[in-house]
Amino acid sequence: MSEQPEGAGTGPRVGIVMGSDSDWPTMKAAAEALEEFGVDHEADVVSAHRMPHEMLAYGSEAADRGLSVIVAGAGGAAHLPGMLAAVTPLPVIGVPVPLRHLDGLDSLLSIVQMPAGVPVATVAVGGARNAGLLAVRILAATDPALQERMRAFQADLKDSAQEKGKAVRG
Ligand code: RP5
Repeated sequence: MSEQPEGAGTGPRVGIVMGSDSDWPTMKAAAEALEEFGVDHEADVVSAHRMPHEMLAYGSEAADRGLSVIVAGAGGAAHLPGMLAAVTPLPVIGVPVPLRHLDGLDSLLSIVQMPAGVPVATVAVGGARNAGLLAVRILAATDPALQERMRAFQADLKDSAQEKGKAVRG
């Protein structure tokens, strides 16, 4: 039997973190997506610049605490997702949070341009819902019940798109 991290299967499976509480209005869409699929998760502020030691501890301990995926959002000089990816073996999904200046392009470029060997799966600017859905898909790869729910979700998406098509066709 393969060795499980302590606490695996009992606590949150996804960690949602962000650089500031001002990111939460964007990031809560990731939490809502996980809730729709019944995936246990946690959310916290873990700033790469204002609390670097705590941020590194979060990333270093995440796998041993039983998390399977980290969703990390930040804006501006958005170093949080990349720094977490540097210290955890878990998949990290980066969410570029748009700020008042530069429309989030700065956040996007800060997150997406990772050096070879340290991947961050970057979603669109403000794309926290897709980050949550991607976390579900990652978990679903080894969770048949969750995969079934994802298939049902995709079928609903198709039905709704077709319904909208009918309205366009008249
Ligand atoms: C980043 O700085 C945070 O992720 C946030 O998007 C941005 C601004 O933070 P606040 O000044 O609003 O706390 O690190």
